[in-house]
Amino acid sequence: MYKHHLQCRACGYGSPGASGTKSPNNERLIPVFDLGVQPLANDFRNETEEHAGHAPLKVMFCPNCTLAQLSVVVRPEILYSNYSYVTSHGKMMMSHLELLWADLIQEYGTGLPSPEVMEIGSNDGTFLHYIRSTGVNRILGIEPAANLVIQAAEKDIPTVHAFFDAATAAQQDPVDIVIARHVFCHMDDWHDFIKGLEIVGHSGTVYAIEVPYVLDMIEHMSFDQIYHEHLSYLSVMAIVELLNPTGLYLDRIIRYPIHGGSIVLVLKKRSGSGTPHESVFEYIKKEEGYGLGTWKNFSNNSLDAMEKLKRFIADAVADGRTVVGYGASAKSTVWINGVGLTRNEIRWICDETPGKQYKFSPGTDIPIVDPGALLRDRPDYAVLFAWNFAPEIIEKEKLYVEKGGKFIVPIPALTVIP
Ligand code: JHZ
Ligand code: ZN
Repeated sequence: MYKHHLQCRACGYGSPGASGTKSPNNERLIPVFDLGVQPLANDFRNETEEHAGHAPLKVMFCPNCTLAQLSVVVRPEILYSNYSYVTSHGKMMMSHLELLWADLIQEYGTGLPSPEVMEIGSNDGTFLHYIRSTGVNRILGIEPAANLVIQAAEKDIPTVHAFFDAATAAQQDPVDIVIARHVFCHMDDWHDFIKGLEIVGHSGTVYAIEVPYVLDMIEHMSFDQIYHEHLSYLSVMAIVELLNPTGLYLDRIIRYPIHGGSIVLVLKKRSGSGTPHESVFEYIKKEEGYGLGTWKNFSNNSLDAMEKLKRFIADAVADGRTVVGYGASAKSTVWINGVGLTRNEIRWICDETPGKQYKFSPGTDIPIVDPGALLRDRPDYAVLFAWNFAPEIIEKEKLYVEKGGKFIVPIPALTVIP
């Protein structure tokens, strides 16, 4: 199900492992955060289906390039062949996609002919569908999940059913804009991925790689983004180190609030004419002082945050109150298994995604139900496990709040709304 990961995927630091010769100074990645053994965050199953299993969830830090990375790699076919996360069609996500597209068109050069666009990890085709609605007709998705490829086909979005790597890239024609949202940190072999990017581009191609930014994750106390899909927690120093020996360079960094703080790494070919934008240097400066100490504090604070939620729920249940979850996000799995919550504490979690409903939260007996349950059952508290969409969800569920329901936002500090 998984293999050990011993060498930094950005800079190569670390011992080659049990089967190889020892590196001269016995260099090893340093463990900085341990969440024990956990189920896979998106492994939603009903009672007739088998779960994939559990794997260690431990973060290792590279003292050479500052890349934080998991100690194991779960086989990608297990994680992504059938994928339950579907891109939100809500207001916050759609306005993010619109803004991102406007910025990319600007980067590509307004006035140039309509670009040819490839999206890696195109999910159900939501973004490409939007891009096509702006008049851009040459679009192509690359997506490994069979269920999502079918959903994209229903929207008439041309999609190659494959993982993106150099071999897949070699079968495509070069494109002008390549987008990869929240897939780069899910990849184990970055060298092969970068080779693939080089293959699908020409000297003027703009690459947009959207990732969660490690310092935003730490600042927002969002340890719930640590799960088996997220193999790396990216710093700008690590990406610069990775790109050094390649034909691509980091041209610009654009920050967006989506998913609790994400950055888009705009990459370009060295064979083009550009030089890095000042944002790259600003980020590198921001990372001075980022290191083992940062992770030690983050790890301690995260354990505190889990303890706080545990105590809040235990007290509420002891007082005869009912508690549920809102949003069966991958993040919810981290909370539930990290804290050790069961159906005794969280009665159900509601989620709008049909593919998650009437299944169990991974690793537990907590059922996933439709959001209508909030008004049907009127629980006292709903823990907002999709805290990144808080304004949208609280607005959508204002009737629940008017009738006395309360949302619990677990991070950056536990807050009860209203
Ligand atoms: P959401 C996913 O993480 C998985 P998750 C992935 N690994 C990744 O990297 C990040 O995204 C970026 C539901 N919902 O988007 C939908 C409602 O029910 O925070 C989702 O199941 N009603 C690719 O899973 C969940 O909440 C609503 O109104 O942590 C949110 O999950 C809205 C807005 C969402 O990502
Ligand atoms: Zn490294």
